Amino acid sequence: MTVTAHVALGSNLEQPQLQLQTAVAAIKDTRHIYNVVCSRLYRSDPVGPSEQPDYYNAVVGIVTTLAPLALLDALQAIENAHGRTRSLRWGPRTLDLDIILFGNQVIESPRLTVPHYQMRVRNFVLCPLLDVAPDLVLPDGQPLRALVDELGYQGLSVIADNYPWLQDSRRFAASTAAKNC
Ligand code: ROI
Repeated sequence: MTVTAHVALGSNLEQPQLQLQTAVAAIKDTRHIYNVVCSRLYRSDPVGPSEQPDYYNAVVGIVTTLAPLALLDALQAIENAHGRTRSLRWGPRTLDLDIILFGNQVIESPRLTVPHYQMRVRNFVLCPLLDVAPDLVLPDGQPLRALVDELGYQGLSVIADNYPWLQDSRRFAASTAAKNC
C-alpha cells in the first residue's frame, strides 16, 4: 500500500541551507520512498529562544510504502548521518526531519504523533506545506489554506524557488544584484 506523507525540514546550524539540500537528496535516495516533491526554501525567525540563528525550513511530499515507524527510522538515520546536535529544548539544531502528515492517519504512539502536534501554529511548517499540497485538507477536515490565511507569512522569507536551492539562490543573488545596479 502506498501513502502520501509530508516531512518538515529545519536547520539553523552548520550551513543550514546545505543541510536541507543534502537531506532532501538523502530522502530521495531512500528505499521505498518515491515521488519526492519539495517546497520553496524559507528563512524563518526562530521560534523558541531568540538568541539563536535564523532557521531554514522546507517541506517535502513523498509517496511511500514504508509504515510510519519505518519512515521515522529512516528519517532519524538521515538526521544522525548529518551529525544532528541538539542540546537545548527549543535550541539550535543541525537537522530536524519531522513527519507532519502520513496520509489521513492520526497516530499517537510513544515515538510518533501525527499530525505533528504543533504544525497548526507554525507558519514555517504550514507555508512550505502549502507549496507542495495547495488543496490539502487535514485529517480533522480543516483546509490547509484556511490555516495559512490565518497565520500569515510573518517572520518568513522565501529565499529560493526550486530545489536544488543552492543553484537557485545563486541565481536569486545574481538577479537581485543585477536589479540593484
Ligand atoms: N523555529 C523555526 N523558525 N524553524 C524551525 O524549524 C524550528 N524548529 C524548532 C524550534 C526550536 C521550535 N524552533 C524553530 O524545533
